[in-house]
Amino acid sequence: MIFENIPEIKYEGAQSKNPLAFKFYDADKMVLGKPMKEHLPFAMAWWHNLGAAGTDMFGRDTADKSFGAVKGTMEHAKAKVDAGFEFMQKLGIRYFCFHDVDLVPEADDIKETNRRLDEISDYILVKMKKTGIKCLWGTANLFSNPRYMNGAGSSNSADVFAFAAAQIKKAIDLTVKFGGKGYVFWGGREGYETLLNTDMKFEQENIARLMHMAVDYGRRIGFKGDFYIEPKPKEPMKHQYDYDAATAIGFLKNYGLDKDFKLNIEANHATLAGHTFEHDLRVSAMNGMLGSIDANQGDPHLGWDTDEFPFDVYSATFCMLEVLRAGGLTGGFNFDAKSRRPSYTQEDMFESFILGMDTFALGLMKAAAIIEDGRIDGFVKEKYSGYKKGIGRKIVKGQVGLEDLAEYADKLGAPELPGSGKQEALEEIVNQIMFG
Ligand code: XLS
Ligand code: NI
Ligand code: NI
Repeated sequence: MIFENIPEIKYEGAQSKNPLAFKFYDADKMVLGKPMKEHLPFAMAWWHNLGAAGTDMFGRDTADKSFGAVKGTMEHAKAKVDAGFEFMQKLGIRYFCFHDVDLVPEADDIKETNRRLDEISDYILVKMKKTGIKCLWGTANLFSNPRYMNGAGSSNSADVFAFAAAQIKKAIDLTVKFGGKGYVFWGGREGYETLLNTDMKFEQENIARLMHMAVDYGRRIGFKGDFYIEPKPKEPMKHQYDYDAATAIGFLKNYGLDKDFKLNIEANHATLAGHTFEHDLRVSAMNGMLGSIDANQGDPHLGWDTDEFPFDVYSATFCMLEVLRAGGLTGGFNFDAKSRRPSYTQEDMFESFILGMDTFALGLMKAAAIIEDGRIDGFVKEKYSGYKKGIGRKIVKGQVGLEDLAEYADKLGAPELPGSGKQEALEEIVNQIMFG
């Protein structure tokens, strides 16, 4: 055992003072006719939980994530698997997400990296079978290695493009081997610093070419899940092409990829784009492309991806409202989040997930209560009711044109004001449901 001092994490209820217990996440509790655990398919991000050790631009690791082995070896890769599965089991987490290079140390030669990936994936598969833990999604890391300094699909180097394609091929193989539900493209360096050295149109066309190749290959080898774009506006690049949900959807439609792709929306990426989390969820859902969620949160005072564990219950509630209204996710909730640098102990790893899972459990219950209460949905329905009758109905049915409306307006005099937006009253309802 790696986490010897950590018990299995149980639900103890809102009054519990035990830091190693759930206060709100009660896996089998029914919410809107479905157990919580089915509303909330949580996933562990291999890279943060088993990799990130507190390093930042100004200082080295604070946490020990060696798990008893020497880092950079296959023994360490296996120790991470052991740690990961023990961790997920103790928390009742049923999925994981990975990049290729999270699983093994990368060699210079891709043949050797792939051999290592074969070895570790066999090891992981045994654990998956034993525990019933599944893969939510896989991806290839096309941003850390110096070869990707100018991007992967968007690189000016055709050799780098080819190398990226080879990594994607293997990462799709692994995702299929694990029975993963999705395959993610996060365009980590698909963007630019200055137009002085960039052919933006060509770069975007090449990214689309790479994605088409991935879809063709994936479907050929039997991958039935969704491909996802994970939008992010900036960081590491000054300007990234998958800026936000709307931009990514436009790109996918433009290049004929929208049938195979959905979106993986990360809270902290939406807020970096100047949106709320729920905004990007809504944009995805209304286009039928809400696939999966990277559950984390940013800091309003900082301009980068801080990847904090979700704590903001309002945000989680508004997220879950979008998810419930969309009928759930095809993917799940991946904690793409890391404990803060000074939270370096094993307990912190668990307490971080307890916070995230409890925050989303609260969000789910509060969102369900808002829906059951009905006042907010009722208000929105009523707000647009003018389109259910008379001239409004004709507009929606496409029965009138500009001349008809001009004639109608001539007879109207001044239109009545559209009716109060009631923002404050609606916010009061939210608070009443949150705390009443
Ligand atoms: C980084 C991204 C990354 C993706 C997977 O900001 O969130 O972690 O989720 O490549
Ligand atoms: Ni992410
Ligand atoms: Ni991120």
